[in-house]
Amino acid sequence: MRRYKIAAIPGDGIGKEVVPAGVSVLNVLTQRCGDFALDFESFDWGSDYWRRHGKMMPDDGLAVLKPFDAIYFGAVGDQNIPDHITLWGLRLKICQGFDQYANVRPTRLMNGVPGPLAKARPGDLDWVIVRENSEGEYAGHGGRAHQGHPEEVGTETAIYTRAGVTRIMRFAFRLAQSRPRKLLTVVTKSNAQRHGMVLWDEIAAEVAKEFPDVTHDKWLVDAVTTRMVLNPKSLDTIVATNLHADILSDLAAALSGSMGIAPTANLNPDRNYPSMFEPIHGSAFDIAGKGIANPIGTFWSGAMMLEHLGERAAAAKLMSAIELVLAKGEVMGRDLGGTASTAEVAQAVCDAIHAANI
Ligand code: GGG
Repeated sequence: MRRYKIAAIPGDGIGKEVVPAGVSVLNVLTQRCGDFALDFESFDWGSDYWRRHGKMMPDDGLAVLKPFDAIYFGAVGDQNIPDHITLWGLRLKICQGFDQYANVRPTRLMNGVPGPLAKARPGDLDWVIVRENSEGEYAGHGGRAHQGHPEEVGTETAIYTRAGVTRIMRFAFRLAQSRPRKLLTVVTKSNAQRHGMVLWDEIAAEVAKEFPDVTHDKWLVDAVTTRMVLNPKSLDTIVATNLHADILSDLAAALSGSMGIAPTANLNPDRNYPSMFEPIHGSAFDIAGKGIANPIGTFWSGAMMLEHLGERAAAAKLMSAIELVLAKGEVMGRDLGGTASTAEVAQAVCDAIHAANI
Protein backbone atom coordinates (compact mmCIF):
# COMPACT_ATOMS: atom_id res chain seq x y z
CA MET A 1 0.00 0.00 0.00
CA ARG A 2 1.43 3.41 -0.97
CA ARG A 3 1.14 5.92 1.90
CA TYR A 4 1.46 9.72 1.80
CA LYS A 5 1.78 12.05 4.78
CA ILE A 6 -0.43 15.11 4.25
CA ALA A 7 -0.40 18.20 6.49
CA ALA A 8 -3.90 19.72 6.61
CA ILE A 9 -3.94 23.42 7.52
CA PRO A 10 -7.52 24.74 7.43
CA GLY A 11 -6.38 28.25 8.51
CA ASP A 12 -9.11 30.85 8.82
CA GLY A 13 -12.79 31.47 8.05
CA ILE A 14 -14.32 29.04 5.57
CA GLY A 15 -10.97 27.24 5.34
CA LYS A 16 -12.08 25.52 8.57
CA GLU A 17 -15.15 24.22 6.75
CA VAL A 18 -13.87 23.33 3.28
CA VAL A 19 -10.64 21.55 4.34
CA PRO A 20 -12.41 19.03 6.63
CA ALA A 21 -14.91 18.47 3.78
CA GLY A 22 -11.96 17.90 1.42
CA VAL A 23 -10.30 15.48 3.86
CA SER A 24 -13.54 13.46 4.16
CA VAL A 25 -13.94 13.26 0.36
CA LEU A 26 -10.29 12.23 -0.08
CA ASN A 27 -10.72 9.54 2.60
CA VAL A 28 -13.76 8.14 0.76
CA LEU A 29 -11.74 8.21 -2.47
CA THR A 30 -8.75 6.36 -1.00
CA GLN A 31 -11.07 3.69 0.46
CA ARG A 32 -12.71 3.29 -2.94
CA CYS A 33 -9.33 3.05 -4.73
CA GLY A 34 -7.87 0.75 -2.08
CA ASP A 35 -4.24 0.86 -3.26
CA PHE A 36 -2.96 3.97 -1.48
CA ALA A 37 -3.59 5.92 1.73
CA LEU A 38 -3.40 9.56 2.74
CA ASP A 39 -2.34 9.97 6.37
CA PHE A 40 -3.62 13.41 7.37
CA GLU A 41 -2.27 15.42 10.29
CA SER A 42 -4.14 18.63 11.06
CA PHE A 43 -2.52 21.88 12.26
CA ASP A 44 -4.50 24.64 13.99
CA TRP A 45 -2.30 27.46 12.65
CA GLY A 46 -3.86 30.73 11.55
CA SER A 47 -5.52 33.75 13.12
CA ASP A 48 -6.83 32.00 16.26
CA TYR A 49 -3.31 30.67 16.84
CA TRP A 50 -2.06 34.28 16.38
CA ARG A 51 -4.50 35.49 19.08
CA ARG A 52 -3.07 32.91 21.50
CA HIS A 53 0.62 33.06 20.57
CA GLY A 54 1.20 36.33 18.68
CA LYS A 55 2.25 34.44 15.55
CA MET A 56 0.39 32.61 12.78
CA MET A 57 2.46 29.43 13.06
CA PRO A 58 5.19 28.24 15.44
CA ASP A 59 8.79 29.32 14.82
CA ASP A 60 9.71 25.78 13.80
CA GLY A 61 6.58 25.43 11.59
CA LEU A 62 8.50 24.93 8.35
CA ALA A 63 10.70 22.25 9.96
CA VAL A 64 7.52 20.51 11.17
CA LEU A 65 6.03 20.57 7.65
CA LYS A 66 9.18 19.60 5.74
CA PRO A 67 8.80 15.78 6.09
CA PHE A 68 5.25 15.82 4.69
CA ASP A 69 4.54 14.74 1.12
CA ALA A 70 2.11 17.62 0.56
CA ILE A 71 0.18 20.36 2.33
CA TYR A 72 -3.60 20.73 2.00
CA PHE A 73 -4.41 24.34 2.81
CA GLY A 74 -7.60 26.34 3.38
CA ALA A 75 -7.37 30.11 3.60
CA VAL A 76 -5.97 33.03 5.57
CA GLY A 77 -7.61 36.29 6.54
CA ASP A 78 -9.36 37.63 9.63
CA GLN A 79 -11.64 40.59 10.18
CA ASN A 80 -9.67 41.78 13.20
CA ILE A 81 -6.05 41.27 12.08
CA PRO A 82 -4.39 43.25 9.26
CA ASP A 83 -4.28 41.16 6.07
CA HIS A 84 -0.54 41.57 5.58
CA ILE A 85 0.08 39.94 8.97
CA THR A 86 -2.08 36.89 8.28
CA LEU A 87 -0.88 36.48 4.67
CA TRP A 88 2.84 36.91 5.35
CA GLY A 89 2.66 35.00 8.63
CA LEU A 90 1.33 31.74 7.20
CA ARG A 91 0.55 31.30 3.51
CA LEU A 92 3.48 33.29 2.11
CA LYS A 93 5.81 31.93 4.79
CA ILE A 94 5.12 28.43 3.48
CA CYS A 95 5.15 29.36 -0.24
CA GLN A 96 8.44 31.25 0.08
CA GLY A 97 10.06 29.02 2.70
CA PHE A 98 9.45 25.97 0.54
CA ASP A 99 10.36 27.72 -2.74
CA GLN A 100 6.93 26.93 -4.21
CA TYR A 101 7.75 29.19 -7.14
CA ALA A 102 5.12 27.93 -9.58
CA ASN A 103 1.52 28.63 -8.70
CA VAL A 104 -0.72 26.75 -11.12
CA ARG A 105 -4.34 27.88 -11.44
CA PRO A 106 -6.56 25.94 -13.85
CA THR A 107 -9.93 27.35 -14.89
CA ARG A 108 -12.56 25.53 -16.89
CA LEU A 109 -16.14 26.28 -17.80
CA MET A 110 -17.83 23.06 -16.66
CA ASN A 111 -21.05 21.49 -17.79
CA GLY A 112 -23.89 22.62 -15.54
CA VAL A 113 -22.12 25.71 -14.20
CA PRO A 114 -23.63 28.96 -15.43
CA GLY A 115 -20.79 31.38 -16.18
CA PRO A 116 -21.45 35.08 -16.80
CA LEU A 117 -20.22 34.98 -20.43
CA ALA A 118 -23.43 34.75 -22.46
CA LYS A 119 -21.92 33.03 -25.50
CA ALA A 120 -19.26 30.81 -23.91
CA ARG A 121 -19.82 27.04 -23.79
CA PRO A 122 -17.77 24.35 -21.96
CA GLY A 123 -14.65 23.96 -24.08
CA ASP A 124 -14.49 27.67 -24.91
CA LEU A 125 -12.84 28.46 -21.60
CA ASP A 126 -10.15 26.00 -20.55
CA TRP A 127 -7.11 27.82 -19.20
CA VAL A 128 -4.19 27.31 -16.88
CA ILE A 129 -2.74 30.44 -15.37
CA VAL A 130 0.84 30.11 -14.13
CA ARG A 131 1.51 32.62 -11.38
CA GLU A 132 5.15 33.32 -10.58
CA ASN A 133 5.01 32.71 -6.85
CA SER A 134 8.23 33.98 -5.31
CA GLU A 135 9.13 37.40 -6.72
CA GLY A 136 7.60 40.66 -7.95
CA GLU A 137 5.79 42.71 -5.30
CA TYR A 138 5.78 39.60 -3.09
CA ALA A 139 9.57 39.57 -2.67
CA GLY A 140 9.05 41.61 0.47
CA HIS A 141 11.24 44.54 -0.58
CA GLY A 142 10.21 48.00 0.46
CA GLY A 143 9.66 49.91 3.62
CA ARG A 144 8.11 52.78 5.48
CA ALA A 145 9.90 55.94 6.58
CA HIS A 146 8.88 59.00 8.61
CA GLN A 147 5.83 57.14 9.91
CA GLY A 148 3.05 59.41 11.11
CA HIS A 149 4.69 62.53 9.67
CA PRO A 150 3.39 64.49 6.67
CA GLU A 151 6.44 63.39 4.65
CA GLU A 152 5.73 59.69 5.36
CA VAL A 153 6.71 57.38 2.51
CA GLY A 154 5.95 53.72 1.75
CA THR A 155 7.71 51.78 -1.00
CA GLU A 156 6.90 48.40 -2.52
CA THR A 157 9.73 47.30 -4.78
CA ALA A 158 9.02 44.58 -7.33
CA ILE A 159 12.00 42.25 -7.72
CA TYR A 160 12.55 40.17 -10.88
CA THR A 161 15.67 38.03 -11.17
CA ARG A 162 16.98 36.31 -14.30
CA ALA A 163 16.98 33.00 -12.40
CA GLY A 164 13.43 33.48 -11.10
CA VAL A 165 11.94 34.57 -14.41
CA THR A 166 13.77 31.91 -16.42
CA ARG A 167 12.57 29.06 -14.20
CA ILE A 168 8.91 30.14 -14.26
CA MET A 169 9.07 30.74 -18.01
CA ARG A 170 10.49 27.25 -18.60
CA PHE A 171 7.81 25.81 -16.31
CA ALA A 172 5.06 27.61 -18.24
CA PHE A 173 6.41 26.60 -21.67
CA ARG A 174 6.67 22.98 -20.49
CA LEU A 175 3.10 23.07 -19.17
CA ALA A 176 1.83 24.62 -22.42
CA GLN A 177 3.72 21.94 -24.35
CA SER A 178 1.96 19.21 -22.36
CA ARG A 179 -1.49 20.53 -23.30
CA PRO A 180 -3.11 19.71 -26.64
CA ARG A 181 -3.07 23.26 -28.05
CA LYS A 182 0.58 24.02 -27.14
CA LEU A 183 -0.27 27.70 -26.79
CA LEU A 184 1.25 30.12 -24.26
CA THR A 185 0.38 33.76 -23.64
CA VAL A 186 3.09 35.72 -21.82
CA VAL A 187 1.53 38.59 -19.89
CA THR A 188 3.52 41.62 -18.74
CA LYS A 189 3.16 45.40 -18.56
CA SER A 190 6.36 46.30 -20.34
CA ASN A 191 5.07 49.53 -21.83
CA ALA A 192 4.79 51.22 -18.43
CA GLN A 193 7.04 49.03 -16.26
CA ARG A 194 10.13 49.44 -18.40
CA HIS A 195 12.73 47.54 -16.36
CA GLY A 196 11.55 44.32 -14.74
CA MET A 197 8.79 43.69 -17.25
CA VAL A 198 11.15 44.23 -20.19
CA LEU A 199 13.42 41.62 -18.57
CA TRP A 200 10.37 39.27 -18.56
CA ASP A 201 9.79 39.92 -22.28
CA GLU A 202 13.45 39.30 -23.13
CA ILE A 203 13.63 36.06 -21.14
CA ALA A 204 10.34 34.87 -22.66
CA ALA A 205 11.83 35.33 -26.14
CA GLU A 206 15.00 33.45 -25.10
CA VAL A 207 13.17 30.52 -23.49
CA ALA A 208 10.73 30.31 -26.43
CA LYS A 209 13.66 29.15 -28.59
CA GLU A 210 13.89 25.98 -26.44
CA PHE A 211 10.24 25.16 -27.26
CA PRO A 212 9.83 25.52 -31.04
CA ASP A 213 6.62 23.45 -30.94
CA VAL A 214 4.89 25.90 -28.56
CA THR A 215 3.15 28.90 -30.10
CA HIS A 216 3.45 31.94 -27.87
CA ASP A 217 2.24 35.49 -27.89
CA LYS A 218 2.90 38.49 -25.66
CA TRP A 219 0.10 40.60 -24.16
CA LEU A 220 -0.18 43.51 -21.78
CA VAL A 221 -2.05 42.69 -18.61
CA ASP A 222 -4.76 45.31 -19.16
CA ALA A 223 -5.40 44.12 -22.69
CA VAL A 224 -5.52 40.45 -21.71
CA THR A 225 -8.45 41.12 -19.34
CA THR A 226 -10.57 42.17 -22.33
CA ARG A 227 -9.35 39.13 -24.31
CA MET A 228 -10.39 36.85 -21.43
CA VAL A 229 -13.91 38.26 -21.54
CA LEU A 230 -14.38 38.80 -25.28
CA ASN A 231 -12.41 35.92 -26.78
CA PRO A 232 -11.83 33.25 -24.11
CA LYS A 233 -11.32 30.52 -26.70
CA SER A 234 -8.16 32.23 -27.97
CA LEU A 235 -6.32 31.52 -24.68
CA ASP A 236 -4.88 28.32 -23.22
CA THR A 237 -1.86 28.61 -20.91
CA ILE A 238 -1.02 32.03 -19.47
CA VAL A 239 2.09 33.04 -17.53
CA ALA A 240 2.26 36.26 -15.53
CA THR A 241 3.91 37.87 -12.53
CA ASN A 242 2.87 37.17 -8.97
CA LEU A 243 0.55 40.19 -8.69
CA HIS A 244 -0.77 40.23 -12.26
CA ALA A 245 -1.63 36.52 -12.17
CA ASP A 246 -3.27 36.87 -8.76
CA ILE A 247 -5.67 39.41 -10.27
CA LEU A 248 -6.15 37.55 -13.57
CA SER A 249 -6.96 34.29 -11.80
CA ASP A 250 -9.74 35.92 -9.76
CA LEU A 251 -11.24 37.19 -13.03
CA ALA A 252 -10.80 33.71 -14.53
CA ALA A 253 -12.60 32.11 -11.57
CA ALA A 254 -15.51 34.55 -11.85
CA LEU A 255 -15.76 33.93 -15.62
CA SER A 256 -15.92 30.18 -15.01
CA GLY A 257 -18.85 30.59 -12.61
CA SER A 258 -17.53 31.20 -9.11
CA MET A 259 -14.48 31.73 -6.90
CA GLY A 260 -15.82 28.78 -4.91
CA ILE A 261 -14.83 26.19 -7.51
CA ALA A 262 -11.33 27.44 -8.40
CA PRO A 263 -8.29 25.39 -7.27
CA THR A 264 -4.58 26.07 -7.10
CA ALA A 265 -1.28 24.28 -6.59
CA ASN A 266 1.77 26.01 -5.10
CA LEU A 267 4.48 23.81 -6.55
CA ASN A 268 8.10 23.29 -5.70
CA PRO A 269 8.81 21.63 -9.06
CA ASP A 270 12.26 20.44 -7.91
CA ARG A 271 10.54 18.48 -5.10
CA ASN A 272 13.07 19.58 -2.49
CA TYR A 273 10.12 20.67 -0.32
CA PRO A 274 6.44 19.73 -0.01
CA SER A 275 4.06 21.53 -2.38
CA MET A 276 0.82 23.10 -1.16
CA PHE A 277 -2.71 22.77 -2.57
CA GLU A 278 -5.59 25.12 -1.75
CA PRO A 279 -8.73 26.70 -3.13
CA ILE A 280 -7.95 30.15 -4.54
CA HIS A 281 -10.64 31.81 -2.43
CA GLY A 282 -9.80 33.46 0.85
CA SER A 283 -11.34 33.10 4.30
CA ALA A 284 -14.66 34.78 3.28
CA PHE A 285 -15.59 35.79 6.82
CA ASP A 286 -18.96 37.10 5.57
CA ILE A 287 -20.14 33.49 5.16
CA ALA A 288 -17.79 31.74 7.62
CA GLY A 289 -19.43 29.52 10.24
CA LYS A 290 -22.66 29.11 8.29
CA GLY A 291 -21.75 25.81 6.61
CA ILE A 292 -22.53 27.15 3.14
CA ALA A 293 -19.07 27.59 1.59
CA ASN A 294 -18.66 25.77 -1.71
CA PRO A 295 -16.02 23.05 -1.17
CA ILE A 296 -15.57 22.24 -4.89
CA GLY A 297 -12.40 24.39 -5.21
CA THR A 298 -10.91 22.48 -2.27
CA PHE A 299 -11.88 19.12 -3.82
CA TRP A 300 -10.36 20.11 -7.18
CA SER A 301 -7.20 21.21 -5.31
CA GLY A 302 -7.21 17.73 -3.74
CA ALA A 303 -7.25 16.25 -7.24
CA MET A 304 -4.25 18.41 -8.15
CA MET A 305 -2.50 17.13 -5.02
CA LEU A 306 -3.15 13.52 -6.08
CA GLU A 307 -1.76 14.28 -9.56
CA HIS A 308 1.37 15.73 -7.96
CA LEU A 309 1.76 12.61 -5.79
CA GLY A 310 1.56 10.47 -8.93
CA GLU A 311 -1.92 9.07 -8.14
CA ARG A 312 -3.33 9.94 -11.56
CA ALA A 313 -6.17 7.42 -11.62
CA ALA A 314 -7.48 8.65 -8.26
CA ALA A 315 -7.17 12.29 -9.38
CA ALA A 316 -9.17 11.50 -12.54
CA LYS A 317 -11.81 9.68 -10.49
CA LEU A 318 -12.21 12.66 -8.16
CA MET A 319 -12.46 15.09 -11.10
CA SER A 320 -15.09 12.85 -12.74
CA ALA A 321 -17.10 12.84 -9.50
CA ILE A 322 -16.92 16.65 -9.28
CA GLU A 323 -17.94 17.03 -12.94
CA LEU A 324 -20.83 14.59 -12.49
CA VAL A 325 -22.23 16.51 -9.51
CA LEU A 326 -21.94 19.85 -11.31
CA ALA A 327 -23.42 18.54 -14.57
CA LYS A 328 -26.41 17.00 -12.77
CA GLY A 329 -27.05 20.34 -11.09
CA GLU A 330 -29.15 18.84 -8.28
CA VAL A 331 -26.74 19.65 -5.44
CA MET A 332 -25.26 23.08 -6.07
CA GLY A 333 -23.76 25.59 -3.64
CA ARG A 334 -25.36 29.00 -3.20
CA ASP A 335 -22.61 30.71 -5.22
CA LEU A 336 -23.81 28.61 -8.18
CA GLY A 337 -27.49 29.45 -7.68
CA GLY A 338 -28.35 26.38 -5.58
CA THR A 339 -29.18 25.87 -1.91
CA ALA A 340 -26.80 23.06 -0.93
CA SER A 341 -24.62 23.29 2.17
CA THR A 342 -20.90 22.42 2.29
CA ALA A 343 -21.78 19.02 3.80
CA GLU A 344 -24.41 18.28 1.12
CA VAL A 345 -22.00 19.07 -1.73
CA ALA A 346 -19.37 16.87 -0.04
CA GLN A 347 -21.88 14.03 0.34
CA ALA A 348 -22.92 14.34 -3.33
CA VAL A 349 -19.27 14.06 -4.43
CA CYS A 350 -18.74 11.05 -2.10
CA ASP A 351 -21.85 9.39 -3.60
CA ALA A 352 -20.50 10.06 -7.10
CA ILE A 353 -17.15 8.48 -6.13
CA HIS A 354 -19.06 5.34 -5.11
CA ALA A 355 -21.03 5.33 -8.38
CA ALA A 356 -19.95 2.34 -10.41
CA ASN A 357 -19.31 4.15 -13.68
CA ILE A 358 -16.37 6.35 -12.67
N1 GGG B 1 -6.62 30.11 -0.19
C1 GGG B 1 -6.05 31.30 -0.68
C2 GGG B 1 -5.93 32.37 0.35
O1 GGG B 1 -6.13 32.14 1.52
N2 GGG B 1 -5.63 33.58 -0.08
C3 GGG B 1 -5.53 34.67 0.82
C4 GGG B 1 -4.90 35.89 0.25
O2 GGG B 1 -5.16 36.96 0.76
N3 GGG B 1 -4.08 35.78 -0.76
C5 GGG B 1 -3.46 36.90 -1.38
C6 GGG B 1 -2.49 36.49 -2.41
O3 GGG B 1 -2.25 35.31 -2.60
O4 GGG B 1 -1.93 37.37 -3.07
